[in-house]
Amino acid sequence: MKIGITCYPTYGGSGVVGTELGIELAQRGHEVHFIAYQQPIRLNTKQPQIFFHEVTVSQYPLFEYPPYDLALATRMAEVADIYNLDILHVHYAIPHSVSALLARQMLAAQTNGKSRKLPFVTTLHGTDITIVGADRSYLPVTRYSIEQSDGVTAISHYLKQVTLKEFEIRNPIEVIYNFVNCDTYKRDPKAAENRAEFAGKDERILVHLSNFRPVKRICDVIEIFDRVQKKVPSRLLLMGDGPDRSQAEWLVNKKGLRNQVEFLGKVDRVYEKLSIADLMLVPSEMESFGLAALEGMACEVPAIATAVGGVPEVVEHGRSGYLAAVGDVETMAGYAIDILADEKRLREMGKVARWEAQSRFCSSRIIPEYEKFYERVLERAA
Ligand code: GMT
Repeated sequence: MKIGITCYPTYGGSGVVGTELGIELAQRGHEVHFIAYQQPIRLNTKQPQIFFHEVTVSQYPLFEYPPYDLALATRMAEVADIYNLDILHVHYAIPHSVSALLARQMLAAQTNGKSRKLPFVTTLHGTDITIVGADRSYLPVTRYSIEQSDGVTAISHYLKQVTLKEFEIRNPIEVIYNFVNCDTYKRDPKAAENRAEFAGKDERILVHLSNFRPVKRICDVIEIFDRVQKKVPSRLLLMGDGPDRSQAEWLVNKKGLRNQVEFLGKVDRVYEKLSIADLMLVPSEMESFGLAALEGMACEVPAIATAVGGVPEVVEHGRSGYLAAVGDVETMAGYAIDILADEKRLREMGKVARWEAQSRFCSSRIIPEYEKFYERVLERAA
C-alpha cells in the first residue's frame, strides 16, 4: 500500500506513534509518505520506502493566525495525487482530520477524469478528545471530522468510551493499542556497565519520560523522587522537555537534589536510557494510554503510575507496576521504596512487565491490526 501519514512531528506520544507506525509499515514493504510541518522527531531512518513532505505555511501580513490546516490539506491532496496514495492516516484529530477531509473532497471534485478517492483514517490519541476536543470552540468540528473519517481508531478502550460518550459519535471506533518494537526496546545486556555513566554501583536509577506538560505533573515526579532518595540511594533521569521544565528545575534546586537529578532534554534513542533504569515514574493527571510506561515495560522497567484513563489497560497493579491516585505522592513513593529495596521482586516485576509488553503490545502484533484495518477501509471505500 501507499500510505500517507500526518502527525505532530514534535515531542509527544501521538507523533511518536505515528512515526513509529510509518517506520514499521515501511519495513513491512509499504510505501510511506509523512506529511507534516517538520520532519518527525523519531524519523531518523534512511529507509528507501519512506518519504517526507514538508508543509510550509505562507506568511502574509493579513494572517495573524497563518492557516496551517489549509496548507496541510493542500499538501495532502498534492502528495496523494503525485504519489498515488491509497490511504491517508492522521494521528490526533485536531486539525489533521479536518485537513484530511478537505483533501479528500478536493481530490474527489477534480474534473477532466482526474477525480480520485483518498479515504482517510483518524487515530484518536487522548488530549485531542479529553482536553482540546472537548473545548466548545473545537468540539463540533472535531466531531464532524471524526464522523466523516473513513475509519476511526482509538488507542485504548477508555478513549473509545470517552469519545462515544462525550462526542456522541455515531460511527464505529476500533481500538488498536499503542505498540512498542520489542527488538529495539529491551533490557540492555550491558546494563550494569552502562549505568556507571549515571549512577554509582549501589544506586538505583529512576526515569521519567514526557513532554513536560502540566498534565504530566512533573513536580510530583520530583516529590516522589525526593521521598525515595531519602530511603534508597538513587538517581533520577528526566527525558524530554516542555513548559514545566523550569518549574521542575526550580523544585530540584529547592530540595537540594541537583546532584541526583539529571535533565537530559530531548533524547533521541530513549531505549538506551530506559534499558538501564530500575523504575519509571508516570504520575500523570491523565493518560489515555501511557506510551512511556509501555516503552519502559518493554525494557523490564516497571512503572509507578496513576490509575487514570487507559493506564490500567497497560499497567497491572502489583504485577507489572503499581497504580495510585493522582497527586498521592506518598503512596507512589511508598511503592517505589518497597520495590527498589527488594532486588528479587524488582527483577521479577520487570520480567512480567516485559512479558506483558511482548505478548500484548509488540509491534509485530499490532501493526498487522493496522494493515487489516486499512484493507477494510479501502474495501468499503472502493
Ligand atoms: O500526553 C501528551 O501530552 C501527548 C499526547 C499526544 O497526543 O501527543 O499523548 C497522548 O497520546 C499518547 C500516544 O497515543 C498516549 O500514550 C498518551 O497517553 C496521550 N496523552 C494523554 O492522554 C494525556
